[in-house]
This record gives sequence, structure tokens and C-alpha cells, in this order.
Amino acid sequence: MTHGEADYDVIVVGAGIGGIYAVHRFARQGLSVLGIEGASGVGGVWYHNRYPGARVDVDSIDYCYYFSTQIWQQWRWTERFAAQPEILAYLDFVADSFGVKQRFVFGTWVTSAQWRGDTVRYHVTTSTGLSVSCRFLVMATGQLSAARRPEFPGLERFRGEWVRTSHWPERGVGLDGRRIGIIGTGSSGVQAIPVLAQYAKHLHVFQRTANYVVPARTAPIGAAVQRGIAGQLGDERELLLATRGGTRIPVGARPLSHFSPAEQVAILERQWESGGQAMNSLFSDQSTNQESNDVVAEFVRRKVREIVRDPGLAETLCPSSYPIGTRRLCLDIGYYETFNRDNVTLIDLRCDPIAEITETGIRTQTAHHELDLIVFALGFRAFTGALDKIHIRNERGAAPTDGWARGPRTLLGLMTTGFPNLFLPTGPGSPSVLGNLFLQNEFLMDWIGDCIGYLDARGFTTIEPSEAAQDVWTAQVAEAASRLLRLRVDNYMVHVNADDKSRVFIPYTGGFDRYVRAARDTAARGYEGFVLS
Ligand code: N01
Repeated sequence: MTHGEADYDVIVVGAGIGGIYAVHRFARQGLSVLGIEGASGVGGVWYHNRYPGARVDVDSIDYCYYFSTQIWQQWRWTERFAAQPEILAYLDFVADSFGVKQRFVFGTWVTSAQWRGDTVRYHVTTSTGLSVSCRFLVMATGQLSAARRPEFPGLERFRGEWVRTSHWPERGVGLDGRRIGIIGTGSSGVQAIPVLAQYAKHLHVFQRTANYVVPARTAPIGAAVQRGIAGQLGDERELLLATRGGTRIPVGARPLSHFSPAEQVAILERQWESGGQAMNSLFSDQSTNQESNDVVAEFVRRKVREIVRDPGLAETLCPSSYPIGTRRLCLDIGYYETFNRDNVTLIDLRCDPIAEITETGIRTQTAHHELDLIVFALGFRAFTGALDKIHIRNERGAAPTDGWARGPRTLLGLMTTGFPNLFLPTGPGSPSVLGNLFLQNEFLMDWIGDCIGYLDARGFTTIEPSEAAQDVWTAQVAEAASRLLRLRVDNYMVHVNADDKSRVFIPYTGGFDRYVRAARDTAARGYEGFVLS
């Protein structure tokens, strides 16, 4: 495709789950759209996170698009928790089905976006010299896409190979018979470790914080289930939009104390056997009541002690410093069993921190580990990383995150004051990483498309949140999280102010259902809380 025109109604940055649908949705509505993507293909995080073992941790039949019956009729998921190659193939299939790729330029990174009031446009520059402008800029760049860089002293000296799970090379990485070290035991590390161990001569796992890991129990999904959903897709979509997380994950309606100790164990055992994220939501009070949470957490620790044969090793793998569910619960396929292998060593960085990386491996305070390959699974500069990588400026020369020093400030996690026509779907203050990102992106791109239609029909050219409405929403986001145990635990979802140690929970935790109602009500009231001009 040649991009002859320089001006678009909408520019969408990113060809991941959100960007693919956004470009299709806005084009269908008759807007001129350009998508810009740095990678050479669609997929977003599923393009880059090709590490061995990568797979979704929400059921595939939830974690997919719901806007098209045609897709549901033509695509069949093979597994309950699809692996990365299948998800990438799906995104590619959807993009091809709706001619999305022709509307994208690939291999092109957006470098800056300058809002100008005189042209009422963002003027966008890119790494390839392409200059374009748009009335509306939609950042479909995701919240977990800007990876943390490894900053260990000595890394530049290392003579072996090093890679990041978040940018696993497309060419693949040789694993067979190598001495591999992996740093990081979050969702990515937990998925990669069992597979790396199968190939490595020896695998050294460098753990700073032990995570709660529960079985995924992936299994084939029957075609009948998928046909059933396809047959009533609109209803199924509305049902999902009315849930707390935008998924079919069951949520317990009763507190733990409602059940006898024997019943509690039976519920926990059943969940352990059936697998999946529901371990987080068996009892209605486990996310707010420490005693209830302790029962679930202790159950998982008991399982770790049963699986891992060496009692000392089991204790190091048992998470104890924070309640279960206050960081992302990890789903595994054979994670704890992996530590029973002779070719796997766990290094507890709490007792023996990394001192440096040497020419031939990693030196901790007490030992040197000889390595051929180091895998960094260190996570992301969440929420703001992808935005800050691009020089987005308003007419005052400010960046969108400049006003977020004491925690993000948005209206509905969608827009921030001072930045007309800049949309941040799934941003801070939306359910974001706590909600189904397919459904959430679909819902938000529809909301944005309808909003642009509303503005155009009434002759408005700009929209941005009023300061007052942004304050109210930011307070609602804080209020929703105020009783949660997870607010007290350090992790990428919590912003901690350095001076008074006050804490801000970044995603909206009031529930996907309430969020959808709030966003719909706002639109129905003529975009109440937004300033249209
Ligand atoms: O990243 P993380 P992730 N020295 O931030 C450690 C999604 N996701 O890529 O806990 C030593 O969770 C850090 O240690 P600590 C999902 O939303 C989903 O694994 O800070 N260690 C931790 O162990 C998830 O929540 C899937 O003490 C260091 C790890 O690196 C999100 O992405 C799969 C360190 C980072 O864990 C992020 O997951 C994968 C240092 N200097 C990811 N710095 C699915 O299943 C960091 N660490 C769909």
C-alpha cells in the first residue's frame, strides 16, 4: 500500500490486540485510518513474547475477539490456554480477514506526536522519516510492552548470549545442552522455566521473590463449545461485559467463614484439580480479609511442599512475604516439579544477591555460576513505559505523564486532561491488566469510534476530560482499591510516592461490569465530564 495522503482522521499506534480491532473498527465507520507498528507484523506482545512456554493464562474462549461471528465460525481454538504461536496465528488470521494489514505501516516506530491547536491535529513523526498527521491519536501500545532493561553490572563483558523473554528473537535461540541462567520468576519466568529445563544441560534459576503458582491444566477444547458461543455471540459478549473481569472465571459469592474447614479444603482441592485463575476468587473476602487469604495461601504452600522433594528447596519456593492474589497469580505446567530435576538449581537472591555478570556467567555474593545463555524475565515498565518512549507533547510542551508524579490521573483510563483527542485505551484507571484485554479493547475502541462519530455529527473538533471529572474518577479508582490487600504489596500495579509512602493502585478495581456501565453512562449523557469544543 502507498500512503499518499499525509493527513488521517485517526492514527492508531500498535498492531496488537487493540490496534488490529481499532483500525478495522474506525475504517468500517468511514474514517481514514493509519496504523503504525514498529515490528514487522501484527501481534503486539504476542509478536515479541515468543519465549518457550509462552501461553495465555485466561481461557482462550474468553481471550479472543467477540465482534465477529465470521471469525468464530472460521477459527477453532485447540486448547483451553492457547500457546503463543496459536495466538499469534489467530491475530494474523483476524488481521487478514478484515484487510487490516493494508492499513498499517510496519517496521516503523512513532518517535513524536505534537498537538497543534491551529491545525487541530497531532503531527506525528516516525523512525523511518514518515510524517503524518491526524485528528485523533489512539495509543494501542499496551500497558506491558516496554520491557525493563537488564542493568546488572558487567553485562557488557558477558561472552555468552543473553536474551529477554519479552523480545525473544524470531530466529529462535539454541537451548540444547547449554548452561542457562534465568533471572525473574514472574508469569514469564514461571512459564519459561519448565521448558528451558527440558533442553538445558543445566538451568540456574535466580529468584528474588517466590510467586504463587497454580496449575493451568490446559486441555483440548471441543468444537461444540465454540459453536455454541458462535451461535449467540452478541449475548455471550454482553454476559462477559457484565462480569467482574470480562471472563468466565467463576467468582465465589460467599466468604471463607461460610464454609467449614473440611468444605474449604474440598473447594480448594477441586480448584487445584480444575486449574486456572479461579484460585484467586474462590471466596468473596479473600482479596480483602487477611485471615481468609491466609487459608488459600497456606493451601498453595502445602502443595509446593508436597511436590518439591527437597524440604529446604520447597521452603525457598514457598511465597510468604505477601498475600496470594496481590501480585499476578501465575499458571504453570510443571513449574514446581521442575525443581526436582537434577539439572536445575535455584539461587535465592534474597540470601545471595547478584554481585555482577562476568565474562563467563553470573557471580552472586557466595558463588560463580558458569553460563552460556542468560535469559532475563524482568517484566515491564508498566503503564507509562510505552507512552514515555514517544515524545508526545501538547501545546504547552507537556507530556501526558507529566502530571502523574503522584500516580496516574485519567478519566476512565481513556484520556488525560490537557491532551485533546489523545486516547489511551486500557490505560491507568481502566480495568487494564486486570480485565480481559480482548474484550476491553473491543469495548473501548467501539467507545472511541462512537465518540468520534458523536463529535463529527455535532461539529465538535476536540474532546478532553475536565479537570474536575478527572479528579472524581481518580478518586473513584482510589476508593475502589482502598480495602484491597493488594494495595499494600509492592508490584508493578502499585504506584508508591517517595515522600509520604502513600500508595496508588493503578488499574480500576471496581469491576469490569461497573466500568462498562460508567463508560456507557458517560457517553449516553453526551460525554459528561469531557470538554467538547
Ligand atoms: O514480569 P513480572 P513478567 N534482580 O514483573 C524479577 C503479563 N504476562 O514478564 O518479584 C532480580 O511479573 C522480579 O522479582 P521481584 C502478566 O500480566 C502474562 O513475568 O520484583 N530479579 C520478578 O520475579 C504479568 O503480570 C502472561 O522481586 C528481578 C520478575 O523479574 C506481566 O505480564 C505471561 C530484578 C518480573 O516479573 C509481567 O510478567 C507473561 C532484578 N534486578 C506475562 N528485576 C500470561 O500468562 C526484576 N526481577 C498471559
